[in-house]
Amino acid sequence: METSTTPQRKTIFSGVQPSGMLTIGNYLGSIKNWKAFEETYDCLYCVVDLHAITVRQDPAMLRRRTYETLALYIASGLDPEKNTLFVQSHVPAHAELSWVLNCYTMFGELSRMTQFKDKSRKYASNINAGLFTYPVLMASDILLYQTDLVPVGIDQMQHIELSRDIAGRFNQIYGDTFTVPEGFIPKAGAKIMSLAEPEKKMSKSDTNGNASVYILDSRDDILRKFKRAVTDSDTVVCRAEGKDGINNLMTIYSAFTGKSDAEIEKEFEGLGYGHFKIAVGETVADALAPVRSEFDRLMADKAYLETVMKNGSAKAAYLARKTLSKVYRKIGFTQPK
Ligand code: ATP
Ligand code: LTN
Repeated sequence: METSTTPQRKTIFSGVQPSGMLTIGNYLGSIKNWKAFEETYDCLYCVVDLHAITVRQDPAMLRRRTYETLALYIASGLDPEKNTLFVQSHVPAHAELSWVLNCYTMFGELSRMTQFKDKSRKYASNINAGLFTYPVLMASDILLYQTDLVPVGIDQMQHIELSRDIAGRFNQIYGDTFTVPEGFIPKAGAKIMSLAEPEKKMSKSDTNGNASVYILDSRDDILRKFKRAVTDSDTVVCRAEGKDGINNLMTIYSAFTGKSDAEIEKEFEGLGYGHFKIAVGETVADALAPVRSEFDRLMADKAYLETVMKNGSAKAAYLARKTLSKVYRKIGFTQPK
């Protein structure tokens, strides 16, 4: 009889904080790319609510945004049967491993994290210890599942590097315990910039309503925001240094259509910025329309979302427990049978 060995499937882990309405930056930098992995990898996608409280959250809003973020995962095409979709606080092992890994992470390493520095500036009256140790919790998320690949936007690469360092350090002391993960950055869309200040990253917590396009914005809002997008005084649609606004619009257009820069430049040759902005707005609105309608349908069915959460966290908790026991054993914690 012929025997075939199936190579072990690799594991993917990623997450988004339920800290606001998701932007097209979140969509293009992360969740839109996740579906491509579902047939060939074991994928876990988490709504990282523990991370979200490093910034003060209104409880009712946090609760609602947790459902919304999960609904957006599904509305973006992720099949809950093929992917493990869950909420971070439903799996206690994340917080447990995080404490352990805190003891294997250096103060100096955390002090160098640019997200910590940025957020300390932005939330100067609430520079709490959680904001500082945020990357250790993120490393725990990843390492708990023996993750091979972490698809994220470019802003998270420093955190992934730190996760690799923590895993390597732990493995060196105790022998092979964690898979050392790698980041996976999308070709187009790894860093979408603000429409109002194109030298700044588009962020879901930006207070300027014209800066960010949200996945759930109405068609009219999307068109209006793109029409108002800040550009430069040139008129030619082409990618060039100093044309931050146009470069960003080209990136967005390319990420939604798959067209190359050369194709885009050709398509809009002789046409002004106004024409290009309308085309980008319409493309984005068309692409997001099915996501929005699926989102509405899912949000009307809380019971279904709760079933997905429960099934997802049961699967995740089983896997997480295996790694956590291994860690506890290696460290020397007692584990009576
Ligand atoms: P906040 O404004 O609350 O800090 P955020 O918009 O930066 O949030 P996160 O929840 O921190 O979003 O990020 C979720 C995912 O989206 C991460 O993979 C991150 O790299 C990606 N991401 C966030 N903003 C962008 C962006 N402007 N372009 C591309 N990817 C992004
Ligand atoms: N820090 C990430 C969110 C996040 C994450 C993760 C991403 C928390 N844990 C694990 C990938 C893997 C952010 O986007 N700000």
